[in-house]
Amino acid sequence: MNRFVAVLVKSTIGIAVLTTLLIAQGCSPRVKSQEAAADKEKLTTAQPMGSMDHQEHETSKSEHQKGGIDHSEHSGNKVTTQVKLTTPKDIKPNTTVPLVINVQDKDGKAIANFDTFQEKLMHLIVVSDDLQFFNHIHPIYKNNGRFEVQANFPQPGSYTLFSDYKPTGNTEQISVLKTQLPGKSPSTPPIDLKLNKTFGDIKANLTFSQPTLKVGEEVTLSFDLKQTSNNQPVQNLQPYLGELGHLVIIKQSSPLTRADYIHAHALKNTPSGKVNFMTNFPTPGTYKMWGQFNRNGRIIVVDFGVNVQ
Ligand SMILES: [Cu+2]
Repeated sequence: MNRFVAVLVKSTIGIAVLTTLLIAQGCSPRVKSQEAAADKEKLTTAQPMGSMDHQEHETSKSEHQKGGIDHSEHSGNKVTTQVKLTTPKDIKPNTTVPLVINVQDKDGKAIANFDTFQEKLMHLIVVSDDLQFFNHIHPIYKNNGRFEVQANFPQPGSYTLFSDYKPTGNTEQISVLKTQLPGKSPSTPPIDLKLNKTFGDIKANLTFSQPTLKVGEEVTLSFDLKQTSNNQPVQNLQPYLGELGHLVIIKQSSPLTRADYIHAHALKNTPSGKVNFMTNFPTPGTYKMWGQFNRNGRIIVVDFGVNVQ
């Protein structure tokens, strides 16, 4: 009898824990222009970009547990973090849902202090696993390792969230989280490799410093932005999160891991309408990139696909 009760209690706990976990599968299209709403929180005091090189994070490819747990390990100042994502149980497409992200040390103890970098305490890049959907949002710190943010997922399917944060006194960390929307995801269109595209009233052209993109070579990616109305360079770009632009690059890959994620920094002093980023592709494949620029307070997102040999 006692044993029966014990078993019952145990299985109840099992169910409770499971509800915070997430399941995974297929995916879906749509590039969404910047989630302005989620970004509306006032910019906190600007901090200069650290000398932090995001590229150092691409070196280790690690397995990720389902259920949104990722273990980040970095050389340098060592803190091993695990990050847990909690979402509502059944997320419906195109519905705003609350996400909770808990950052803990390896023993499960909350990490309490974080440094601001690029004007935020956490940057969260959300992509559909087919790289058709992209969003860049900023979870709000609630204390005790807990971050909260509202998010919106456009279609059924699998999503990967790259969470970028810096525990005080440690190097910047990128943790990979997964979630999934039940239902059948539409078939994935191939990644568009056109280098001339129109986004609303902006014509964007991407050029490279090299004739072809090769693994391990430093390359400058140049975004040329013109107004569709008069074909003149876009004049009024303002800093976005402390820089002329931000570029997230993700390699098409299944499953997506931290090694597939690159955040490139804009170079300074470019002519108007031009924003340059320097980067280095670690492995051959097809990459998708999203450049984000601030035009009079409106964030524009410009995406391209490239092949790297
Ligand atoms: Cu950010």
